Amino acid sequence: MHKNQFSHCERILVNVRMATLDPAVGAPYGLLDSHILAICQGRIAKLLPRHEADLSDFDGEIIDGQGGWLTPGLIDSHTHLVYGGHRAREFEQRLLGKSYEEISRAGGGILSTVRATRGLSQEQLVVQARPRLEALLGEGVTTVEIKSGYGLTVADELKILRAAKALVAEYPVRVSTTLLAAHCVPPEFRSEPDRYVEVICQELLPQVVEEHLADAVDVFCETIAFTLQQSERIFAAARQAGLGIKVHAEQLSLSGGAALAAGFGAWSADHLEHLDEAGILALQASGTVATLLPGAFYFLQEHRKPPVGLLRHHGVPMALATDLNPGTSPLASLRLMLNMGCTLFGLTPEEALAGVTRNAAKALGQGDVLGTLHVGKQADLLLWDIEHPAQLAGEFGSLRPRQRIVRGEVVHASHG
Ligand code: DI6
Ligand code: FE
Repeated sequence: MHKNQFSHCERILVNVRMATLDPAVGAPYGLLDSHILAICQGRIAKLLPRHEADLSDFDGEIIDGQGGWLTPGLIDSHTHLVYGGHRAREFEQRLLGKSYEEISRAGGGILSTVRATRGLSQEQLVVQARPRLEALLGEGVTTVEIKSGYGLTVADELKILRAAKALVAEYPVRVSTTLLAAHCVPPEFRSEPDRYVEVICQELLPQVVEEHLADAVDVFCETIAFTLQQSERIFAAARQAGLGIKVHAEQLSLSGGAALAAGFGAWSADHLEHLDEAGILALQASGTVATLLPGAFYFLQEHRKPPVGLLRHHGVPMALATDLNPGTSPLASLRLMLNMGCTLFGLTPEEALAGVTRNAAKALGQGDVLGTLHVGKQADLLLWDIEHPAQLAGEFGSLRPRQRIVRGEVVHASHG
């Protein structure tokens, strides 16, 4: 043992069982027992067997986990949580027999949220989004992705991304922002959607890049939204701009959007209920994450499930996310998605947990720095009073992390 082996460390966690989610550990959940975790400058600096750690002259903080479980912070890698208004009246209409498509054609759907969102200022959007973000944080979310997509003009899409950044700056959480201007063809361009695609690529994207407002670009590639050709133009512009690529694909039909995005090296392809084996092989070849969104499947009472067995068979990493949005998943709970990922889609609790940690990090292009307990990664950690990590997917409503650590700092309850 070396003296001062923790001389630059701020804090050390002891007496915890770790679900590292690191496959290299070679145990279910990446289980490490009888280890300590040291944090230096906000990163995981050491993971050592307890008996190799000499804490006698360590003068930082020692956190006694009292036998609880330590996991990586949870990552919600797909949300649309900045929007105006609500769509509960459409929920009523759907329960009376109207379909999502019928409601959309009658001027409801995404466009009704676009009207509400355009009518709010950046500050008003922050106020409306705050409780949604706080709900996620209280459950242990330490990184959240937020998409634009309810503005559909240059000014309104920029407003949403700025609101997302301003909101998140109030809390101890990391954010990844995504430009989803290609969510729906705006009414102003109904007869010339290609012109709107041009506006996205030539006017909006350069401003987003200039202001560092987005990490990635997403497209809703679907018969009711954007075609493969239009999606391709947007992906090419995104790649040119050095941004990550994500796609909403194969949700309502098989369009080939997932394979197209995979060809551009996409970080993730999301929804995927109608994905076929060719699409799965394309995701496998590019290392693209398949992000499953059980909240939207549940809320729309869909029947067709994503091909989880085949994704598993071909080794495609699967993430789970809330898709938090007013129309198809007004469900601000990532823990609920862990449960639904298992009950509705057939994931194991271990796959579900990997889907909101290790694979969610990859879905944000951050697999090297987030998502597992691994030396060198960022110290975003949760301490849980549980006896087994399967409880995180198997139980709902009564469990909250006892302690949250973000960027190596302990989060106090009053800070979200
Ligand atoms: N797929 C969805 O499920 C949501 N967006 C998308 O591309 C729907 C969003 C909404 O209805 O407001
Ligand atoms: Fe979505």
